[in-house]
Amino acid sequence: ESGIDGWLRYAELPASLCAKQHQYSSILVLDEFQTSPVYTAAKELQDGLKRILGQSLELSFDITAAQQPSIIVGTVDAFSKLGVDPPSEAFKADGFYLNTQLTNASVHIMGESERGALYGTFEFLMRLAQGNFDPVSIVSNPSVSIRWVNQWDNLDGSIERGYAGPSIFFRDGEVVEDMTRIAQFARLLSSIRLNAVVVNNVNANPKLFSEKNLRGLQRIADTMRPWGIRIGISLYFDSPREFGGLPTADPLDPDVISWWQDITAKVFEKVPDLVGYTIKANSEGQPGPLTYKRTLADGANMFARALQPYGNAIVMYRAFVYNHHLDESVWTNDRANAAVDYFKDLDGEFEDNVICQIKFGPIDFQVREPPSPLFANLRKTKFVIETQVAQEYLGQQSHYVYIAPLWKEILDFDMRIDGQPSAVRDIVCGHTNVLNIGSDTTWIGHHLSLSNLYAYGRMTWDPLSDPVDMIQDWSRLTFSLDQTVVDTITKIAMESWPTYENHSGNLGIQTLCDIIYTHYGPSPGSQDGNGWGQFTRATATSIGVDRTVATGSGNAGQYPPEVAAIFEDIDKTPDELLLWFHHVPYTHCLKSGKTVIQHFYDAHYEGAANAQTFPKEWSKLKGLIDDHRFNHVAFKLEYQAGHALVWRDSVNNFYLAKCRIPDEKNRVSNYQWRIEAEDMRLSGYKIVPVTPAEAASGGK
Ligand code: BDP
Repeated sequence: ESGIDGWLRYAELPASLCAKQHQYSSILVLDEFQTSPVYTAAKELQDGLKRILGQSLELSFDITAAQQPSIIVGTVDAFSKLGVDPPSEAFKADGFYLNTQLTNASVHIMGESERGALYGTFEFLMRLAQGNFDPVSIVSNPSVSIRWVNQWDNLDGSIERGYAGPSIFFRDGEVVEDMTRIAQFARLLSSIRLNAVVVNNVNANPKLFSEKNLRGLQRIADTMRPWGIRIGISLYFDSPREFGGLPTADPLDPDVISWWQDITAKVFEKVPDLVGYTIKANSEGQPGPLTYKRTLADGANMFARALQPYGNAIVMYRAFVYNHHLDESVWTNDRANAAVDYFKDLDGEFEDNVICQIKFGPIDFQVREPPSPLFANLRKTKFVIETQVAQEYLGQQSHYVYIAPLWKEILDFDMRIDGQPSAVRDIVCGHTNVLNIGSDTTWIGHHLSLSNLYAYGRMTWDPLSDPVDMIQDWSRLTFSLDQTVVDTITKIAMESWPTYENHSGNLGIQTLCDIIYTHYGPSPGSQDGNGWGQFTRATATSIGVDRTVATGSGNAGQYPPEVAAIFEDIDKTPDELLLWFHHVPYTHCLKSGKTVIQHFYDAHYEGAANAQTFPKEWSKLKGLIDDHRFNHVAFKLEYQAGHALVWRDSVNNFYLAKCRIPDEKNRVSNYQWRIEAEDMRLSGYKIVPVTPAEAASGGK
């Protein structure tokens, strides 16, 4: 099995289970248009029932001739023509009603919209695929209407932070010809009720506007639309200069404004339901309104006005605006303050169709962050939360880290705005996620990592979804109904985030990876000494970033008072965020009773030790799942176990060298479980010093 169908592989159920299931006579489709998501739903039903239950059913479009029991799929309006009433529970946009409790053994899949009908169909099929035939009569509604993903695909076919082969959208500067993978991708997204994909990198290229590429975008949109997926695009702020030949890209310049209006007209001619524009500006070297001495709101509003004639299209304006040449010698300089510093005073100045896109934490997808304080500072501006399925800082799909528990912590966090309950999940108006699927048949580079995309979709629809339930469902759909399979994957998944945090950076110090280039392997020394602002402020005696109002950068004060009071106070700050908010001696005593440095040592040993258990756990699945995927994952987990040792020793050695406080258990220099290349008989290799030295035992 290649993995290409992800969780939609519809494995045949054992005959004993199938016997309990009804035989249906037909699928009645309440829509004849082949581009309608209702028609897509019917085709999916036909395919799924064949594969799961071995039932071959005809599609029927004639409401008078449908035989019983049938599966009927359509919108609420179409059902009303059959005399079937809507559910008593209220529908929200794109919601669905699935009823398998009818006396004539038929099934009704009713969507509030065409898209809802498709979602209900996937719900029905995924229940069957898990052998779940329990009768249901449920209405399911989304928590939010914005349920997007952002691909960071470049026109040349590379993917920024992509670890699964080249782009499925672009190659050699143009949109690809073959739309097969794009349709398969749309199917996966739609099955988890996502409704839009921004197809190109936020570090955007204006050549996207070439005639040929606009026609290409049209083909992408036409391919994805039957799956209920709309597309959006990321724009390069300076396009009027670089692509349009204008002398400026000043957002208040009339020529610039009309240039964007013209381009927008061209885009909408090809993609009339474009979902909107995503803008990264004045960020990491990108130009933006500030370049022209205008406000960020001036920039966002220019795009918003260009979009206003086109229905409900929106501007996603990213709050990821910060100075990456931060003067580190100033202890109050803090990248974590940037989003609030830049956006708070603009609240209320944005057009209605501007939505602020905020990364979940104040820095950048680290292994542990508090929620962004900007969530509590925009009162009049709508905003979405940006998370990342791409494991950019979490092992890049060479490690498996199941991220749903991390997202859940952020979504459940109560910001206490005005002293009222304000969980992040309740104050966002939508979700978007940096996704890095590529042309690899695993989609994402690691079969297990695709569970993150599945969980993202489900949490977006229902942010109260339980990470354990989700991984169990995903395991059954992706691998097998066998309980050992489900339990083993669940165990590995639920341990994976704490394991990775333990060996990659604890107590809120962030992921101690190489910060300047790859964001991958351990390089604790690279955090400080550059302008990127992911400082640890580690000295010979103390570590952590003082973000208090009293003595530090003031970041704790960007949170509402009740939350600020916790983060400001070293005794109240939870240990897991201690070094995020406070600068303390290595000998500072944690609530656990350990010193900070001993916690570092122990956690890195525990994390690395736990990573050694993953390949052993996985080995139980040999013969219970297909060999191809078994071997692929086994290889990855074995690698992860080895790399966890490198992490353990690098970070521990770095801090031992820095503070000279020995590990109480005296482990740091004995490199348990490592085999040294320099101790082997070498043929064709020579021994060289390694940079950073702590990344190799003995520096070689
Ligand atoms: C950082 C990535 C960089 C992105 C940037 C962003 O390393 O590649 O361009 O975020 O989100 O995490 O714009």
